[in-house]
Amino acid sequence: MRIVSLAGGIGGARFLRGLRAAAPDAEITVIGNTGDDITLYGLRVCPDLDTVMYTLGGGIDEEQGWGRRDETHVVKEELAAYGVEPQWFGLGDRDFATHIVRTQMLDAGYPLSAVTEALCTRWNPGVRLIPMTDDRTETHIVINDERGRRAVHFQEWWVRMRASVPAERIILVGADEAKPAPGVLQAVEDADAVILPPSNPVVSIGTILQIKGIREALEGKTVVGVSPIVGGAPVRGMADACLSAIGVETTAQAVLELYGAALIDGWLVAEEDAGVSLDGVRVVARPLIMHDAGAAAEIARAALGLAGELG
Ligand code: GDP
Ligand code: FO1
Ligand code: CA
Ligand code: CA
Repeated sequence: MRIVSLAGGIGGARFLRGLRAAAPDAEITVIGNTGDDITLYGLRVCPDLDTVMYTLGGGIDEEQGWGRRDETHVVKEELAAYGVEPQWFGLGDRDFATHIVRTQMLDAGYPLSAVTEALCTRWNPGVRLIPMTDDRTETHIVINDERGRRAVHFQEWWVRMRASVPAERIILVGADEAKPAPGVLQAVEDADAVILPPSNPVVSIGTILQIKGIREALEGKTVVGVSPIVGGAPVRGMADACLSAIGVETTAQAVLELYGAALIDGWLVAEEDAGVSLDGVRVVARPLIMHDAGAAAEIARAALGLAGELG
């Protein structure tokens, strides 16, 4: 069986660990979000790709959900001692090595998809991880604070401001010219089922869907989504700040409507959201909290079961 999944960071990665356990014989291709990517100290950092790679490869800091386990921060302290900015983003020493290798390969002319494949030979994530695009795209947030109306990088808004300044607009810079990375559209075409994990519907899944051709390719397939919103709130993080920026309520119903019936065939919601409905979509209620790997596998099994019924 061939499965395609889109993924952001933590929510995507934890679900994928469950999907891999639920379908051990399946060929799973993951299309990763690169809108979060940022260049810091000359190094290219791809937080969502790394979160998927480390989580599935057993190197993640489980508690934090991003970055490396057993991490130290000597380089960060030394940079701070030089007064080098930014100091609001914390790269750990082990993680630095990943960004050094990535940047070296990119500078040598390899596309991000080839670099990601090379990094994954170390981590053996058990899935094929492809960035949504090899072209540089970065999410920016238009805010209006005491310094006036301006766009800041997504990471500055998310990490430094903790999404506390309202977003007026969310823009994927570079989206107009970006093409899907090699293998992305072919994987979708070959897929028996497409699963949307409970990733952020705006800055993770919504970002991937903005790359030309990806949404159209998915619309021809059996697509099952898992709601990241449970009982009117994100399970983790600040997805509500992203949804309000685009005028969408923080409910499982509103996220389903945002994706739309042209894209979604099956929608898994939590039991407290059992009333959700949309014409042309089969909605199923299940426990949706990924307390542990077993719970994530159970959700993945339900998603695959629903895809099987609908396909
Ligand atoms: P990020 O890139 O690290 O923000 O991660 P993702 O975009 O992949 O996922 C973030 C989303 O995951 C948030 O909106 C959360 O609501 C959702 N999420 C996190 N844990 C869970 C969970 O256990 N169950 C569900 N249903 N959603 C979750
Ligand atoms: N999130 C934070 O809240 N603070 C950090 O200092 C931070 C550093 C960081 C370094 C590498 C990496 O892969 C992820 C990192 N994250 C950090 C998480 C990340 O910025 C965001 O949670 C995601 O990009 C949002 O999806
Ligand atoms: Ca992300
Ligand atoms: Ca469909």
